[in-house]
Amino acid sequence: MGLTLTEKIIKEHIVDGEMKKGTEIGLRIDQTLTQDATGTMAYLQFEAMGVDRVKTEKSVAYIDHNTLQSGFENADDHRFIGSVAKKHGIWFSRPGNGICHQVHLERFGKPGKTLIGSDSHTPTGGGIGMLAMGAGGLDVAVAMGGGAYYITMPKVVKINLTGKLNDWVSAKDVILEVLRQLTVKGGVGKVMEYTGEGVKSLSVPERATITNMGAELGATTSIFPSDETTLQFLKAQGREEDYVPLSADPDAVYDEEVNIDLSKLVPLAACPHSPDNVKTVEEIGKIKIDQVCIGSCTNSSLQDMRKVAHILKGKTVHPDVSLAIAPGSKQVFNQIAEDGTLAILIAAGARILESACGPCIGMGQSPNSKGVSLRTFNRNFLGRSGTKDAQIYLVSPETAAVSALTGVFTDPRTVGNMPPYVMPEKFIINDNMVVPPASVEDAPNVEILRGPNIKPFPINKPLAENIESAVTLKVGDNITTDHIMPAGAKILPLRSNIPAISEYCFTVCDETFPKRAKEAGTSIIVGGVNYGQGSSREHAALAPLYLGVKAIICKSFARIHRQNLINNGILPLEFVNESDYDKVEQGDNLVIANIRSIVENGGQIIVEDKTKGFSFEVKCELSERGKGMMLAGGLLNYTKNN
Ligand code: MIC
Ligand code: SF4
Repeated sequence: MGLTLTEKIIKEHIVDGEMKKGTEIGLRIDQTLTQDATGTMAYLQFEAMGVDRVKTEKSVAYIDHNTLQSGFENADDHRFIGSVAKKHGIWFSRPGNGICHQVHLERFGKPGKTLIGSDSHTPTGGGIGMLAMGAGGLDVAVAMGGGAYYITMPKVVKINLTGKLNDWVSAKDVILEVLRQLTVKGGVGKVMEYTGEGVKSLSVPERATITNMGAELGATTSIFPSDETTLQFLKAQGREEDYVPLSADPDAVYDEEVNIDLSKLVPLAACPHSPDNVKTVEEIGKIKIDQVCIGSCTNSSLQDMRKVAHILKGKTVHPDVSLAIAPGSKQVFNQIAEDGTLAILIAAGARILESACGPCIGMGQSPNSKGVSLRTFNRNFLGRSGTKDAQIYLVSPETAAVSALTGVFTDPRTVGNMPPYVMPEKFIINDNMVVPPASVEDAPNVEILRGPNIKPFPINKPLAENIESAVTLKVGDNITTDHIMPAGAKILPLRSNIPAISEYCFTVCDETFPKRAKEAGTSIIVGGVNYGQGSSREHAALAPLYLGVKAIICKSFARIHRQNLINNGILPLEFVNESDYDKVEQGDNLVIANIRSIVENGGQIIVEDKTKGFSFEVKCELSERGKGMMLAGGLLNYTKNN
């Protein structure tokens, strides 16, 4: 029986467990990446592990999220990460060099390798044929130290692409179509593997747009084969030697299949406030818009910038629209500066931003109140833009650019013929903003620069025998990490300071939560399906831990967040009967007896609702390693004990 591409890469990297679907496997990790908003914690955790030098083939620390520097905090974090990187064998991509995923694709990603990153959009690397996964900071720290990365052996979904995209319909519309069909929980436990003749017509950056936003499906990752197109891209990056051809065996067996005829796709948009709330641009109609933002790790390649420039050339942004554009990397920025693309964007009235995440994570460019903003990004969760009542739509660069001119939601197919995009034979290659690590001899002399905002992170205690606690918060379905631990310009600078950042925990849902949780001392949170979807931010576990949260009881969890809870010793419990969710109310006092023994030895977990006078069953499926972590009070304790 043939293997899928996913299985082939897993087979090459498996160090623990067997390739049996649904069971836990440990993978050797070739490359890691971190960004600054999760990186400070990851490196504090790496330091706590006491490993001198990373054991990976390549580890890169990027600065791209917290670049606003409206106080000393961000700059201090940058210096801290830069110094840790230098000391411990990590390459350091300085602020200004670009968004981690875009730069990694251009300069470091290699087909067939495994990559984990402390950012949920790490699957961008799947565009170049890597098995690239988002993970918690602690998982990345462990991988840097040479430890395996554990996942559930995924199901593999074949996404069979046929036909070719029509003019002005683009890769973004492909992934929006997949999201429309499968929803934000459709990818849980699965890898999306793209195959079929339609693959050939997609460039590497287009493939990366698709694998990037595959994160919104809740998927373990997404991957494209490595073919002639990959080779051309690597050649143009001066990295021909990194090429290996890779594809699934012709007789590979997939768990599911989705067929997409590219020629049938039309421009799509994800409507507020979820990436799977997808409609056609035509269907949405000519809504008046206030803002357009083009960029982010999803759509900021040279190809994207050139298409946008073609649309904007010789025209002016609509008087009621503010247009912001952030090229994804220094390479893209440099290239558009040299070839005249940038001049076109500036002349049209675009506000050019630095190569960073920027508005995607609420770092500036928040829309006006009740503003309608069209963004080429990947997430439109409530409040993420920094304006709570804004309406954020996720669209392709083509739809964004055309609409910026008309001032209303506009189908880009009205623009006329699309010029072909010809990838340069050689991109501008200049890695002068990537600082290499110190040599083994020099490393001991590198001083770690720690600013006053960097506070120690909380470490849990071993699991108690019984948990007795009130439900301090009850939330609904699809709660995102942006609900649990919001980002934005005000809060992101506190990423290295858990006591300070926890003051904002869950404030999107309930402003009083941090205060109430602290008063209660211990807490249980009740949630619906797909709890913790979205980002990989470990802060969505660390802040609750700091506030005394002992367990989350919900209908189901998102993958990375569940792992972050286990890594930090917070119990992830799931209702056995979903109807019990309706019976438990905020304020109820719950008792979970003998939980330590049950985690250790197995058995039914019964939760007693003392307030309502009834009991219900929950489950907590853990691997042996997961049990060890839960009992020890998290991964760090577990690693120390072992
Ligand atoms: C995001 O897109 O939500 C982020 C910001 O990149 C996060 C990481 C973070 O919160 O620091 C992610 O995707 O993991
Ligand atoms: Fe940055 Fe946005 Fe991409 Fe997250 S999704 S890595 S915030 S650009």
